[in-house]
Amino acid sequence: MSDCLFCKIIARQIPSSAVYEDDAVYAFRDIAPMAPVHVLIVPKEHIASADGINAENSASVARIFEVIPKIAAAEGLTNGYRVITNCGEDGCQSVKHLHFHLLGGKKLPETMA
Ligand code: DGP
Repeated sequence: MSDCLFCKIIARQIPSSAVYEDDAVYAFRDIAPMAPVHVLIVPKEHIASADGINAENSASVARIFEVIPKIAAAEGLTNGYRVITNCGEDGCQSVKHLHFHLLGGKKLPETMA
């Protein structure tokens, strides 16, 4: 999508700090990290949010979850980590391109809401 921030990042129209890339997935460092390791993992195809996952596009989501352990290992997250996705208004999703936050490198707070 031409007006999507993360599509522009994937297309290298906007710079980012790359962590991982393959034909279906791009991962890059969050611009405002909330933990020592804060990586955003996105499908290259535009999916607006978790609410837009369906039988036609779920393969790229499955790929994301295949690569998360590889990224976590490469980032040294040997003691665990958190993966979250914010969806829609109540989920406080600010960028409307599906993305998973990989957070770690410290003991994270237990509370989620
Ligand atoms: P969410 O609130 O779940 O939609 O998370 C969006 C995240 O995207 C947020 O943690 C900050 C990050 N972000 C926003 N703009 C940019 C950007 O231009 N570059 C990078 N690397 N991250 C961004």
